[in-house]
Amino acid sequence: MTLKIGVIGTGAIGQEHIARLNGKLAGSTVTAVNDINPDSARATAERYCPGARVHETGQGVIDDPDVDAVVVTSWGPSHEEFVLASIAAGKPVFCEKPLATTADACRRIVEAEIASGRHLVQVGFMRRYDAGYRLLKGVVTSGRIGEPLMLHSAHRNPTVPAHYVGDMGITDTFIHEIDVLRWLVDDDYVSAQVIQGKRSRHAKEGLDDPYVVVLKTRSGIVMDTEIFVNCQFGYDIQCQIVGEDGTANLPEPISVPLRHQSLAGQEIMMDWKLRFIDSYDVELQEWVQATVKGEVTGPTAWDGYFAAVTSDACVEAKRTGQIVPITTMDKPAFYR
Ligand code: NAI
Ligand code: NAD
Ligand code: ISE
Repeated sequence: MTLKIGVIGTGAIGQEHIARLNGKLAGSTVTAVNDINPDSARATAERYCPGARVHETGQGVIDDPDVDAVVVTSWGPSHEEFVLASIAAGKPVFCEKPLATTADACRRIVEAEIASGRHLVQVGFMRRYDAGYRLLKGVVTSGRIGEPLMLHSAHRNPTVPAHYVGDMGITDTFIHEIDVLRWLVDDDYVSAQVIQGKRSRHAKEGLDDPYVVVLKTRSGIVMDTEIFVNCQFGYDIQCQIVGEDGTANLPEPISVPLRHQSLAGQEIMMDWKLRFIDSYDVELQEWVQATVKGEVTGPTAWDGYFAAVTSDACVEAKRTGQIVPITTMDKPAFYR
């Protein structure tokens, strides 16, 4: 069976995912699209999925009888509306991170999914599908470095677009670490602290950059992450786990070591689209296969909710300079 997919949001990642789902991956086709900017929707359909219907609204995509499942790649603040509408229509929905921009909104999604009685929602936390992170998790679970005690990571973007404002360093960028670090060590967070760095002259007005977020887990692991979204030199993702008996690092992406013009080194990628290109493919291929079977095998609405509670605590910690506790509702049996 070929899964017929409707995509809402035809910006940067929407176009990437449409190209994947309509040609690169097996078992899926894109039959409908929408964007709040109709010119973007029309141009994307023409280029990546000719023949797909271009709807005037996201709701139109969800209601289209020729759409079996929905992919939401619009801006974060619009996610809640489209995910809730997909659940109401009984259609499986893959939503790019963040599931929604506040914990309350994610909670409404969790409650709606439980009330529907069906597992319908998957969140686009694709790092769980990345070969490097999977190898790192394998080392942790093998016990080779003993119990994880501390973790150091960094999320660096060369620059960010004009619409990247406010606390997006947490809600849009650090949200990847919030999900993947907890998955790596199979633990949950209990507190968050944010320490501002000296401000980069490349940071535009109103944006704090860089800073360090410190999360503490239930078992006591301390995790520090540098968020630096105007680092200029590359899209650089680092992660090191310090265990009782050794350390383990996230592998660097493959690149040819060069010796050239009196320098020895390796290229650093500049673009997130390329850094995690394989993980997006694996993530969406597995989502298509599971959706056809009526299953959700990836990050759930609960993971989206947990990430949003943590992200809210980090925003509060950044605002106040205090250590902020992280408390969630009890995990519903539906997600266990
Ligand atoms: P973008 O700004 O390039 O594209 C967003 C698109 O959504 C725009 O075309 C915009 O017109 C459209 N849009 C916004 N509100 C809408 C609405 N109410 N109805 C219909 N269309 C609407 O943004 P980008 O970078 O593609 O990000 C989109 C989402 O994907 C975000 O949630 C972002 O966090 C996520 N993302 C995830 C990445 C990952 O690595 N998993 C990487 C980049 C983005
Ligand atoms: P983008 O700005 O390039 O694209 C967003 C698109 O959504 C725009 O075309 C915009 O017009 C459209 N849009 C906004 N509101 C809409 C609405 N209400 N209805 C329909 N369309 C609407 O942004 P992006 O970089 O593609 O990011 C989109 C989403 O993907 C964000 O949630 C972002 O966090 C996520 N994202 C995830 C990753 C990842 O690595 N998983 C990477 C980039 C972006
Ligand atoms: C973007 O939305 C992503 O998800 C990228 O992976 C991240 O590095 C970037 O900071 C976000 O804006």
